Amino acid sequence: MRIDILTVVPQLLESPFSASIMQRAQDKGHVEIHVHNIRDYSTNKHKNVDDYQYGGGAGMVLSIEPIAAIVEKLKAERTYDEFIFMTPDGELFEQAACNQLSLKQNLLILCGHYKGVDERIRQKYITKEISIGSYVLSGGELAAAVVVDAVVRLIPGVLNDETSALTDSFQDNLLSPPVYTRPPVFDGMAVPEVLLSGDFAKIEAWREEQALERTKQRRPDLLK
Ligand code: 6GU
Repeated sequence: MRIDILTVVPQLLESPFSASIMQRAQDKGHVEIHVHNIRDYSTNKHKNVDDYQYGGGAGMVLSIEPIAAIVEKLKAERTYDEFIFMTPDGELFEQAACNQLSLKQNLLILCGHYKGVDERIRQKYITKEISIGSYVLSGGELAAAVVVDAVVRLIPGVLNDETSALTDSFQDNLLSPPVYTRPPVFDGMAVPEVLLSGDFAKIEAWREEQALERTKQRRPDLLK
């Protein structure tokens, strides 16, 4: 997979992909992530990327031209399966969309900033608009990092244990059961005995029951 991300704050997208599973996925050749600074495509002598909004009102709007310039360049180089705009008024990001995106070859992601982006960019280019939750972030960058992380870990071969993405919370609409490691007793709290029993059928049944219980308690909406 190849992912191109367009932003006016590329620094925000450095560390999320430079460690752990995301770095390993790139090292192993499962994904290429390219972050582009929209400002590099400004033809204006002050390198401006935003402007006042028509009609007045507080907040700047990302201009069409620099974004169109980089989009046209990238689209001439390859075909993108989706061009995603990160915005609080997008579709709420859930595991199902995440699974679908993990099957794509080329993704292009535009991070919103300031008051947003000129509506005509959305009309002309964008194929999918994503929000990661009902709250407002300063920009789309952290949300883009969330989406990329959630998608890339699903690419076959990225996780060591091939089954572990399938047993994630949400893949079966259930939250994960509790997990334990050593020591067997901490501050008087013992690890559930079944986990020490060596009886894998019993352990699996216990995990399913715990997952169901946790989901009923915390996210009953998932069970509907
Ligand atoms: Cl994608 N962008 C911004 N700026 N805020 C958000 C968001 C995205 N998703 C939730 N809040």
